[in-house]
Amino acid sequence: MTDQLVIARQEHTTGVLELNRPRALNSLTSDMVRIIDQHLAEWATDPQITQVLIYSNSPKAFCAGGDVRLAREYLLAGTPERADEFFAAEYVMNGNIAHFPKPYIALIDGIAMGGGLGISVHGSHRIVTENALAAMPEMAIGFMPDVGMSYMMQHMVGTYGRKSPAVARFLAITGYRLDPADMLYTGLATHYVSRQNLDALHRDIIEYGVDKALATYQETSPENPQLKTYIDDIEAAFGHPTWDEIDHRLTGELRDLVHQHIAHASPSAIVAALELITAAGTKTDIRHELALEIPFGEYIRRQPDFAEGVRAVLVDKRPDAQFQPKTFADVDPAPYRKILSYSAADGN
Ligand code: QUE
Repeated sequence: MTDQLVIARQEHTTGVLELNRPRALNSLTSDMVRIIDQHLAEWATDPQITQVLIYSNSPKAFCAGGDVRLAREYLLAGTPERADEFFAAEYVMNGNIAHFPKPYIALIDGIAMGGGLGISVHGSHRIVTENALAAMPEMAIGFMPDVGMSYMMQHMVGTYGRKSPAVARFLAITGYRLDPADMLYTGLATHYVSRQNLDALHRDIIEYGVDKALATYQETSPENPQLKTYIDDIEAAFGHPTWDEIDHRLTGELRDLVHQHIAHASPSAIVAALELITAAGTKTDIRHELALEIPFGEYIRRQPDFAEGVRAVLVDKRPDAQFQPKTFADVDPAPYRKILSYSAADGN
């Protein structure tokens, strides 16, 4: 084995990226982002390369996100700019994946959260197995739905058949865990393959290309998406842009589900996420939205909820974060709006 955290190699005409940090559920470091982005830059113009395949060698996780534990350590050590450099490089990489000129194929056979969606959803093919699970869980750590997901979640179509800012708000605010059927329904995933065929699919992608491999192994997803049962209520409540408007319209089962999910969330993070999604909705190129995330993230990581949320969820692993302010009524959206409108001034 190698100690490279991402093993990059060429197999036939495929550029292969193997995520190899299983003990941290492949959470991304600066080195991993650099390796991925450098190879994508080479492979984009290399005439020998026809497609890129990214997968994890861990049976548990595709990728759990950015290494936010390390980001908190940089903040506590008084070197927040080291965290800023990581996130800025990550968001540039996300834009490069979105604009990659060849098929970019992610095999998602485990957890994909936050930054893990950022290295898959922007590609052309997101192939899931019954083992896939996706979420944007940042509200629990006082952060934001980053890596371009505030844009993607409201531009994807999926088997639902339409773009939905309401679904984007619902997923970002609740951190709802999508199963494979939910992923296909929303458009996070594009194809379903059963796990027993994954090795054969992988081999055929390299041998015959992604279209031929999928023609052999693609199946229809086995279950009805759970999200579909709530979709009308989600559209009715989360079709509105602010938390007050949303919360007033929540009723019945969906209200219970949402309130359960946000019980340990940062109220500031929820307000910030809704503002970011509104700003992202006005963008026509994901790179313009990713550019907003750089100053927005720099601001949010310097607020106390981020270090406190990461401490509770990832360091102490207890749901005891003391967020401030504690209530939505005490969160002022003005600083978020100011950053988003300043940052929007030089691009659309
Ligand atoms: C929100 C997040 C992350 C998270 C949990 C959240 C995240 C992340 C991880 C994570 C999980 C397991 C690990 C690890 C990191 O969890 O970004 O190193 O072993 O990377 O609620 O954004």
